[in-house]
Amino acid sequence: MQNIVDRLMSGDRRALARMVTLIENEAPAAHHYLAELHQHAGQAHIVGVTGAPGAGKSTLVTHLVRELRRRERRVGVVAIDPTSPFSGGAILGDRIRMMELSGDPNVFIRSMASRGSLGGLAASTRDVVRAMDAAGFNPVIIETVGTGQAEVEVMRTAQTVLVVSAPGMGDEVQAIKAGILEIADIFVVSKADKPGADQTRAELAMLLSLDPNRRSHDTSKPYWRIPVLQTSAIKDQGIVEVVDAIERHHRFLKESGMIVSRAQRQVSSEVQALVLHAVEKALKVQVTEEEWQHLVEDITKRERDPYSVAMELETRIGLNNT
Ligand SMILES: Nc1nc2c(ncn2[C@@H]2O[C@H](COP(=O)(O)OP(=O)(O)O)[C@@H](O)[C@H]2O)c(=O)[nH]1
Ligand SMILES: [Mg+2]
Repeated sequence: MQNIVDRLMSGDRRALARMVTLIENEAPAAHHYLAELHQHAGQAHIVGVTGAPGAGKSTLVTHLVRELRRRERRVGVVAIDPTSPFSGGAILGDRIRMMELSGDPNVFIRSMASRGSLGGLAASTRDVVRAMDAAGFNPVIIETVGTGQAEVEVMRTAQTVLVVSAPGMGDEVQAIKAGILEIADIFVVSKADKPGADQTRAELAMLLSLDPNRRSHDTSKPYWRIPVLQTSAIKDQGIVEVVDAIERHHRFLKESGMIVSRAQRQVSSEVQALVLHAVEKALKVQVTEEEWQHLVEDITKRERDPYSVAMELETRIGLNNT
């Protein structure tokens, strides 16, 4: 029998599904397999879709997938949603289309519950994307719900980030607070069939024009002008333009060399996170909850100091061994 890595790479969907489960369960074997998959990944364009709950992200993703299928792409989707398995509130027509999509062998959709730590979610998303990428899906779309710090963290995995706002929801303000605007490459105003869509678009365009970094850019360098696009799922409008913009941004990243610098930043923070995670785990193994509590009390009572305690623990987990 072939191993899971070979089966996954030869297009076996069950092997890919199994890998995703291993990643989600943080099975120790997952990293072993992912290490092998790493050299085969790196082909996929990773596209993030974020925005407030109800903004129309899942609906948009469904339409994007259909358009990408028309362009004969094999598409992976990772949906991170605590409440619904991908299309909770979607209109009936969309749910039917969604089912259509999941029967397509060239579409792989997986939803993940957003549990675990902030960093943990970003790490497992990155791993799932890596597995889909190695399995030949390109692009891989990540959908996150909400506009908090966890979403920003997850979106750093993406190369192209779409921020979706619906008219009249005041999403822009929330997005600014969470720092989502800073990571946006393309804005999408969804539900353009509703009143207020033009105003929302104007507001976003205005926010962009106020950003000093965007006004005084160095004209000799390649520059990405963030588009503000409108879509209507009901009228099936604007989808082609969004897919065009996604592909144009990918070309921009490649031609400007930014795809490499972004990848390096990603890898750098990934390795750091892995090492920190290992240290945390080692500490939990070495020090019981009870001992930890005692140490904390001793330090608080000034019977011991934080530096020597830290030093002692570092030695116990194998640091300081020079
Ligand atoms: N009128 C209109 N409603 C939409 C459109 N896109 C999504 N919706 C509705 O908005 C609600 C939330 O959509 P959903 O895709 O689940 O949003 P998400 O929470 O951001 O994933 C659902 O009831 C959709 O049917 C659109 O283009 N026009
Ligand atoms: Mg959704």
